[in-house]
Order: sequence, then C-alpha cells, then structure tokens
Amino acid sequence: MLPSLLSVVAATALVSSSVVSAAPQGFRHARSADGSGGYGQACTLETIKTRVDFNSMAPADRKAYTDAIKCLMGKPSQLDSTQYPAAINRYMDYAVIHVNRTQYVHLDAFFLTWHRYFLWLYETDLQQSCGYTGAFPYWDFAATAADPHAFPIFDGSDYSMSGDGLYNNSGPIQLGASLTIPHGTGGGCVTTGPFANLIAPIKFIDAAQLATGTLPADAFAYNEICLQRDLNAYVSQTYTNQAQLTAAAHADNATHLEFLLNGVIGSSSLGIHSGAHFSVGGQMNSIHVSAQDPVWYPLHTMIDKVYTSWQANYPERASQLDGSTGTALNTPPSDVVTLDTIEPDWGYFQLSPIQVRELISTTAGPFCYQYDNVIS
Ligand SMILES: [Cu+2]
Repeated sequence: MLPSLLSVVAATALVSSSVVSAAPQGFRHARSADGSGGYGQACTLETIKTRVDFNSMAPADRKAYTDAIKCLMGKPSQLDSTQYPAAINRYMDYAVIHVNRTQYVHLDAFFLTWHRYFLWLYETDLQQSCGYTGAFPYWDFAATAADPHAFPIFDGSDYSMSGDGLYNNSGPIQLGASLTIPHGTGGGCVTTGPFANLIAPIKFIDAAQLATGTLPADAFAYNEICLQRDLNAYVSQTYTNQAQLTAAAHADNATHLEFLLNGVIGSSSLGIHSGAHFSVGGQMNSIHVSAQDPVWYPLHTMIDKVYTSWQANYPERASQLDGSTGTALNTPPSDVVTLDTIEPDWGYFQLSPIQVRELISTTAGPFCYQYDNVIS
C-alpha cells in the first residue's frame, strides 16, 4: 500500500476520535469554492500581513492584542462540555485541541507545520471573532534573554502579557535524569497585567506521558488552578540566546533544525523551543498544557519566525522534512511523514484535510504573512 494512502487512513482514524463538535460560528478559513482547490485570493504585497515583535509595538497596540485574547476568553466554547469540562471558553478550546494532539505534533515531522497552522487559526479567530486588526506578534526571546523582566512583555503592566508569578521558591527544577535548572524569580500565581488571576483549568501533565502514547483519563477535567510563571533568566541566557537562534536559522538541514529547536528529550540538550518554554515556567513547562498561557502564542510565533528565516536563508531546503514519523518519539509507531501526508487535525477549526505541503510556505496555501525581518 502507498504510504500516502496509509496516512489518509491514519488521519481518518484521528479525525473520528477528535475534538470535532458543534459547527463553528462565524469562522471562515476554508478553501475557496472557486473550484481551483486553492485558498482564494493570491497573496500580494497589498494583502500580506507582517508579524512584529511584541516589545516593538506601541503600548496601545499591545493592549489591543491582549484585549482581543480576553475577548476570545469571553466567547463560549464550541466543544462538548461533558467530554471537555476544561474547555470553559473559546480560548480554552485551542488549549484542549493542543493537548489532544500533543502526541502527534511534537518531536516528530508535523511539529513546525502543524503549529504554523494552529497559530494562524488563532490569529484568524482573533480577527474574525474579536475584530482584531493589529499585527500578530512574536516574542523575540533572544532579545530578552539577558533579563525577561526588563522588557514590556513581562513587566506586568496593562500593556504587557502579564508579569512573573508570585515568588514561591520550591528549589531547583529537575527536568530529567541529567538536567536540573535553578529556580527562577516566580513560581506562584500570575497576579499582574491583563491575565492576572487567570484560571488554567487543565491540570499539569507529565511529559513522561509521551512515552506511553496516551493521555491521563482525566486530562480534560476542570481544575481551579491559577496560571503560574517562574521567569528564569538563567534558562534564557543559556538556551535561547542570539547565537543559538542564528545557528538554527542556518541549520544544515531539517533534521539539524529540529535538533537545535527541540534537543534530545530527557538529556541535558534542551533546545531553543524547550528553553523558551522553561524560561517562562509554570504551565509553560508542560509540552501538553502550555497553550493555556497566552504567551504561548508569541513564543511559538517566534519558533515559526526561526523556521521561516531558515526557509528564506536556504530556499532549496524550504520544503525539507526531518525524516521522522507522525508520532512523538515514534510512539505509537507510525509512517514516515512526507509532503503528501495529511496533517493531524485541528478539531472543529479545520474543515477539510490538509497535506503537509500546503503549510510549507507562509505566502501560499492558506497563509499570507511575513515577518518584519529575517534572522540572517
Ligand atoms: Cu505544541
């Protein structure tokens, strides 16, 4: 049997067990019905959107962005509340979908393209459901690596993404048999800025769960847990500095890029992506439940900027995949992913199957965006 056919079968199985629920309301991102199989209007200089650094935005523009996120938090969930009690609003629907797909979209060949489309769905939802017209920001975590507190994004003001958690020193953080990091400057609940006292209802899920290929039975239960952070300059200085980002933007091939981003799980090689997560702490330390923290989106948009920069620096490598399969650490075993493989779904936000190749370019397929600069 052809690999692509197997992939379709596997993807169909995924869809049937997915978070598909009620029809989306007022959300348009489907392919155009013009019969071309395309996504409608061509991406032109007039229509392209430019993503910018959160820290470079004017205060009022930063607030417009967080206001739109809070608007999404005020919209009803479209998921079945019996099956997903933690999906208390439309913002949380994204976090639930991310948890549900964690096993299929991390530490495998779907990682970069699946997250690229997930970010774009969220961006489009902010625009269509909440009238957001500003730029979709990234967080340049290399620029803030020396001291994340010293920048607007984490200063805790009304124009930030909220600040650090309350100080609660629970000692060094063990990230694996061979890696312990010092505690940061927070550790408790986030009590400042737009997301002060936010409830993050999906409980922490241990990354070791990835080795089992399953989720805890109560993964989507509602828990009254506050959003927590533990900003950690040691981690950002060590794992997300400019030299590391530049190296990633010049990776020899997709396998090397994946290694520089994700390291080797369980080893002392953390990688830029995990490093950025651990530099925020709290829920962001979890590969499963981190999307409950609104700063997840600017962080992952920065990962997409690194990917986009690598593609721009080496056009001949732009559509390379890393040769891995479609499951985290190949658990459960799955086929090697190709450009023809159907992506794992995005729950009710996705209306028709999407191949990996459709998500390779930021100016084709569903996308029409660029970054304000390329990491060269
Ligand atoms: Cu993820």
